[in-house]
Amino acid sequence: MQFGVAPKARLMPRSKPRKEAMIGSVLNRESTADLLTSLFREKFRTKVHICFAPGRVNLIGEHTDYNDGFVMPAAIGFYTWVAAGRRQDRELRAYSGLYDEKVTLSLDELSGPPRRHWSDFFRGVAATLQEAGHNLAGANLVIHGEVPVGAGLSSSASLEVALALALTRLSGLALSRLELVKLCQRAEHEYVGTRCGIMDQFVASFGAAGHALMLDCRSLEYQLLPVPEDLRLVVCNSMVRHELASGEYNLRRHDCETGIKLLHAHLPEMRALRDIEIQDLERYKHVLPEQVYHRCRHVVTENRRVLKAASALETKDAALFGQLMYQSHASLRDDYEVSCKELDLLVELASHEAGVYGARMTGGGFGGCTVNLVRAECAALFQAHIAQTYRKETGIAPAVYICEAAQGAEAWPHQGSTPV
Ligand code: GAF
Repeated sequence: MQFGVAPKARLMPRSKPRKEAMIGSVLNRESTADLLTSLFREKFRTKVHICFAPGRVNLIGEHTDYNDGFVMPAAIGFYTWVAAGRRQDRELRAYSGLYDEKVTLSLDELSGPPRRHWSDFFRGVAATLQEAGHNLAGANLVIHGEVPVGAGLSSSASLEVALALALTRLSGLALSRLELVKLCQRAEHEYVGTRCGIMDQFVASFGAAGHALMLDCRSLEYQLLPVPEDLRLVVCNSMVRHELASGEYNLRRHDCETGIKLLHAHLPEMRALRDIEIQDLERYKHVLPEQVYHRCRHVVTENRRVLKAASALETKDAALFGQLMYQSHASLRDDYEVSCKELDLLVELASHEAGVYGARMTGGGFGGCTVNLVRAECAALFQAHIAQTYRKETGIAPAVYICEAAQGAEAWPHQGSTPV
């Protein structure tokens, strides 16, 4: 992966500028793991386990996961790292480099509603694991995040999955990856307050280098589809963060649930929006409030686009894939209303650039990033040019990352190799 702009996450408090500067600029996982190990030992002096999980970009299939539909994300080479060491008591002590803050929690007092603090993630993951009957050991944790926060690249799921992996390994628990993914999703629902689907946690865990992951969110069967080597996934960060995003997200989900309830009276076989065709929706349009109809139309048409996009990827038809991306963006903008003017502008600007097959907003929306399918040899020029034109139009300097699909969560192989 090449970084257009180095991620801003800091690992160390301000009093240790040298190592802090080094870790902010490392470009390979080996060095990050070594630095994290030595920093962990400075703080805690115990044997360390290191786990990491990636962020993601969604190529197509937005807001379909919680409608039992299809999605096609890819993991990207920005990771959240968790260094963990076992404690003899029942405490969890975590230090976040990003927030330069330490939090201590008791494993026996994890319950409670979202507190709107980063510690909700590790409180939630630990609580959910324990509620599912997995007894955790006390732990010291150092968290280092490379995934840009609030950019729609799923920093939350990468943190949850990395934490869950670290806490379970440390406690000697053997959970299946799928169980771990589902528990992380539940942690986000109950302890963070976003009723997310399963896409982000799933790809953070099951993503594979060089591949997009086509997931059926009902059966949870997935297929790894190679991304042709002559293509790049270029991610443009609009640098716009929408503070109300999780409230709006839950509202969209609620609209879909209203649609299902009303349509179900006429289509009793239907369990989710995944089960109907556009003709069914048009036929019963009159039973739906206008806004609910538009939300449903997005989901129904988006599911069809994902299926077509999977075939297009298999036949290496980048032009068709790109057209489906533009259509997806228009539907998210007009029917689902989760785009914003900066994302629309980035898509519009991309459509005039050489070597671009398609562009769309990616992730939950209301700000964040676009994903662009670009011919490899045009990617660097695209990166420079779109940054320039977006800045000229908005006064905002975007971050533009040229990505390749990356590996999902892993435990660092050399963990504990030199125990203290
Ligand atoms: C967020 C959610 F976490 C995902 O589950 C998904 O719904 C996505 O928004 C929209 O496609 O990333």
